[in-house]
Amino acid sequence: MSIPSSHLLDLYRDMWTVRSFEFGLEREFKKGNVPGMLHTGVGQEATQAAIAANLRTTDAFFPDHRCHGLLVLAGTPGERIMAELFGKATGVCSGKGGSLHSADPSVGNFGDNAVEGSMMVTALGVALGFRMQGRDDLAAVIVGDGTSGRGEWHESLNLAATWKLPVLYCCINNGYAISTAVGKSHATENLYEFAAAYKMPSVQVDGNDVVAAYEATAAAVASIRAGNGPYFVEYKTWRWQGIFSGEFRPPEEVRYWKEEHEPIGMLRDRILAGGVADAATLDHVKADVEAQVEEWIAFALNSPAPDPAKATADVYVGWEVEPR
Ligand SMILES: Cc1ncc(C[n+]2csc(CCOP(=O)(O)OP(=O)(O)O)c2C)c(N)n1
Ligand SMILES: [Mg+2]
Repeated sequence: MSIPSSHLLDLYRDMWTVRSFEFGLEREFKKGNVPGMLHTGVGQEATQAAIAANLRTTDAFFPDHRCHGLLVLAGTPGERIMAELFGKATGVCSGKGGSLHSADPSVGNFGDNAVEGSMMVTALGVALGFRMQGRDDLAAVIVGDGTSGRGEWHESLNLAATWKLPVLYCCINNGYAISTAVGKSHATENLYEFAAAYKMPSVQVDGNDVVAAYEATAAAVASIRAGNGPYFVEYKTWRWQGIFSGEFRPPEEVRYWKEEHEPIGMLRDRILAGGVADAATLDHVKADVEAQVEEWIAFALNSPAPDPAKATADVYVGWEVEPR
């Protein structure tokens, strides 16, 4: 399943959308304009672009805490996601969702959950519903390596495999959970080996090589849509920003992932070497995306704060709770 070279430029734009979104968000966070905590997806752009490019709006997906850019790639207008993260009334969840709870069912985004792994269980019900409706849609769950020690992780894989549910497990193995290395908290650094024990197709792919990530995801999606049950893809990658600020990883490791194995630069080299586009075109794509992100930030900054009287609106479907 190889990717047409014309799609490489789209992926390049998508990856810059993720990075520019996060860089802009981080800048505004440091100015105090973004409430709550912030974990960015910088460094993981290839996995997000590859996953988004293989989903359709009738699928369901459950993003993780670094997927702000993916929410935009999935089809929600960028200014609505940005405003949500700024806690503004114009946000996609009226400013009540923030980074960890932004959902947009119109594009299949069922939202993240602050309790790592809990959405892996919810996804089972969604996937079962799709199958009962005779649809070939799937439920994609995006989870970090840190979730793989949780009970929900194993319960979810076990039931999905037993019932052959259409679930795409996207495991973002960036090497650490907070600051604990994967190998210190699991019997293996290769988490797809756990999934294999649940008798589902499971592969590991270089998550910084967007072409490899795209092709692995496309193969998984095709298998699931054909009715073969769940599929597990482990993307080996690295996040520039941890959960807290400050660097705890060795300098040579930082240099490798930020310079030698940096996902956008890798795709740029590939596009230039293959003659798909020239440097001026690629520079234009980046500048264009950066300008767009600034417009989204301006929209968010200029948007009103939510009305306190509506704090409890939309919390339950069809039932407005009286504010106390
Ligand atoms: C059940 C649960 N335990 C602990 C936490 C606190 N917590 C937030 S992020 C995180 C680490 C997540 O690591 P990983 O899944 O590898 O994601 P990464 O930040 O590396 O992308 C933890 C432990 C949580 N949110 N939920
Ligand atoms: Mg991790």
